[in-house]
Amino acid sequence: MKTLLAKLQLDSINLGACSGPKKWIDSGASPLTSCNPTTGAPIAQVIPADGAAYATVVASAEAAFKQWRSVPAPKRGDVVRDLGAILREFKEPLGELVSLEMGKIRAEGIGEVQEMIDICDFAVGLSRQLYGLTMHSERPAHRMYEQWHPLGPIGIITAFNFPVAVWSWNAALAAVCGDTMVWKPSELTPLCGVAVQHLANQVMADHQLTGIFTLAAGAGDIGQRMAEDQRLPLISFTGSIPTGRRVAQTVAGRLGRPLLELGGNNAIIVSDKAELDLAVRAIMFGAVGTAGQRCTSTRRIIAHAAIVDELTTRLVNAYRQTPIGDPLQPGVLMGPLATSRAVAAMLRAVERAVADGGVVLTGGVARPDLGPQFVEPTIIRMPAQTEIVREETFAPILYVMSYRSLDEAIALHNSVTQGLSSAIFTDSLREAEMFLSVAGSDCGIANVNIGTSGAEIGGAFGGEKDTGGGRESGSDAWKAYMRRQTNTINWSGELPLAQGIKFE
Ligand code: UN1
Repeated sequence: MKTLLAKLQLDSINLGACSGPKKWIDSGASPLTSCNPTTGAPIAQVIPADGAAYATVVASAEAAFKQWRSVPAPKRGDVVRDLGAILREFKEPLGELVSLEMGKIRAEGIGEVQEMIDICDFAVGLSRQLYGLTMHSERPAHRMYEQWHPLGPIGIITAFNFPVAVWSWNAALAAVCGDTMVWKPSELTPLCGVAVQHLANQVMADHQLTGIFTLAAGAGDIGQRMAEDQRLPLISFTGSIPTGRRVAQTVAGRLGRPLLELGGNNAIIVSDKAELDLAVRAIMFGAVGTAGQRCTSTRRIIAHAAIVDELTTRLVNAYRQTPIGDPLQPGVLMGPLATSRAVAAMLRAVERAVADGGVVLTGGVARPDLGPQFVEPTIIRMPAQTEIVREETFAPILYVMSYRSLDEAIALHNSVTQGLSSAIFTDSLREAEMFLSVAGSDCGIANVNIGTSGAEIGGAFGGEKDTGGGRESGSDAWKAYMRRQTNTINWSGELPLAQGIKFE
């Protein structure tokens, strides 16, 4: 472990506030202890930002913005290219740190760093494609167009479950867009934040830059400061629905821009016309992968009555063979949950489901023999979509329900408050198109014959309803990080008014 930490410039005690290369700030605040979810033992400590450190960090991001916004976007892209290069170099140790501190298996930790690399590549190309439209003016000899300007220093608040990738979706885009940024990583994964800041510092130093990527590790108090901070025009928040609601209200209260990526309660409809082999594999990855701690994790199966028994039998067999254990060990497919609170929340959910008439087909228990935060992946057959099924429990519980008509399946699918990711498994074109139609899935992501999790960075990522409506990552999500300006230029020598108004 020591060697891994050393490769990433991590010590037993680390500073958690940083305003640029060689500008780490010792706030003197009491340290956060990052614990290994596999054993419960401490890994290392991080001294969080306090009010004064936060003020220094934001002031630095604010000052840097004044310079950075005037650097041509393709030149900003050069910096992000180097960020991608250093992430390639440190892919293995950073992926292993993600696995160590967060508890996802090594392959997923490394996959997460791959997402960072991919979004950097995407952003480099984007740096030459921050296109605005031109319009035809209704007035003669007038030109009308729109352009996109950088927004300012922005705030990025990320969750424990994707401790580095979600930062990069925001950071790589924001950087090419000309924004600077302040990052508050989850207090459960501050070491990942510090490690990434070291890499970003190297890139900034190589370009004689400072204050583009900054760090303010801490707990809710730092998040609250960011949400209230008038100097941060955009707050990108990833986390729970209740916290997201509070952040959104605070940011909206000062007429700032919230970009929310909150919880999901993602379902897969499995039709009687589905290829069950594919469905079983996708459900396993979606529900058991990351121990059910992705916001895109599969939590509900809505299976046709004709195949529900066969599907659940196959799933139960696969679940029982899932290797659970140390996520850094080869062959393990499921690691621990993030906290012992999460274990308790999972067991409470199982109890409630059973009280609602649910039958636990496999799992449903903690595995203290493996470590304090281990559980068994769980399948519960539900007679109906009761209240507990409509809640998001951040754990590997899969609720299985059955349907007879596709309309009924879609109605069940959509009658939850969350709207992130969704999928249907079917070989019927009509069923697939119905699911993707306006009367189908109401989620931000809707897939056919692939699962709910593991989205590529090229698409816009986010969801509707209580998921918060934000879009990050690919497609035109970059627009959230810029301000749009409409420009009309009169080169006529006259002053015609729009709408034909005469004012003389
Ligand atoms: C999250 O859980 O916050 O689609 C993000 C996926 C990943 C991202 C998940 N690319 O599962």
